[in-house]
Amino acid sequence: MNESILKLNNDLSQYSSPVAGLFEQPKTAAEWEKYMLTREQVASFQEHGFVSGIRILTEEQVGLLNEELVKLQSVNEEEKKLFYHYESNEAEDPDKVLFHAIGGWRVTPGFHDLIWSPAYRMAAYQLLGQSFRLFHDQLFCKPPLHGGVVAWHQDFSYWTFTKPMHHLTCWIGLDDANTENGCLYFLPGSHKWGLLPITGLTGDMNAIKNVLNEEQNTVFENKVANELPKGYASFHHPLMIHGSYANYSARPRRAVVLNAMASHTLGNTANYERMEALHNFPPMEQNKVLDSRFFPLLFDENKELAALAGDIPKVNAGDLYNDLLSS
Ligand SMILES: O=C(O)CCC(=O)C(=O)O
Repeated sequence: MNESILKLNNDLSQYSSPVAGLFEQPKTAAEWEKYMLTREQVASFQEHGFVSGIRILTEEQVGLLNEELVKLQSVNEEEKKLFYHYESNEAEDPDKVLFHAIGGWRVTPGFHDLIWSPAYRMAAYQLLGQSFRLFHDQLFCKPPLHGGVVAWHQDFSYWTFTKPMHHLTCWIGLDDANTENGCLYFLPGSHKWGLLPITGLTGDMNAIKNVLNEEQNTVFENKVANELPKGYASFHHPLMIHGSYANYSARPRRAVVLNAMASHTLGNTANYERMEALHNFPPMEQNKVLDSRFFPLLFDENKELAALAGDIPKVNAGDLYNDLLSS
């Protein structure tokens, strides 16, 4: 890592390409192909709404991001302004910090460059089926023996200030995650249930059950624990119902989440009812493509595909995004 870059404390969103050389970028078709999801993985995502077990980071890269995470958990007031959301219990011991933040990519070079990691970009392209941008990143840290939950929810319930729905979430573990330390859970197939109202992210894990019908409530018996080693990722659909239980273990459970959107995504803020939640977000005008420097283009089909030979397995985006929203 370049020391002079590490000292940068200005807004890294001004750099619309990697700054730290953390990830070697593929140049040839063969270099891209090693990151490609198989046809079966893509079909499984289309059917179940998630795909898991995809390696994004080496152990060394995880270590570097965890070092940066400690810095992000103790930023000064000036740096805090770069975040779209910042919530911390401010515990002095880094292992005890309960933390949720949006916008870390603007603050440290490793998290900035993570959004260009080739394994992430290739899989996200296949699962969105087209060129895409960063929507935002998120950090979720649950300290040991912490009772907090992330209640069952759909991501797009919180994102209706953008349109159309053509978004994707990638969850990357910065610790080994399992049922003891609060791993994510999915309800397979729930991405086909249409858009549900917001029922809250904290407090009652099961609040969403009040807006589901009897049959849908039975699917909770089939919930899937997304256990993953650190550095590995899962991807889920914007309507997938997911959540995480408390961390009962003596280990932390840290994760970084990358939220992407199709390159043509528009602002839909005119009649948005929760504008106060967006006060620190970048400007997003009604019906205008979100193409400012805060939403960098991460995969440009026209540019990258020249390096990619042959047929790339991709989702059927029409069925998976537009049609499912109206179901
Ligand atoms: O990491 C967690 O516990 C929650 C993550 C989440 O809700 C998400 O990735 O959308």
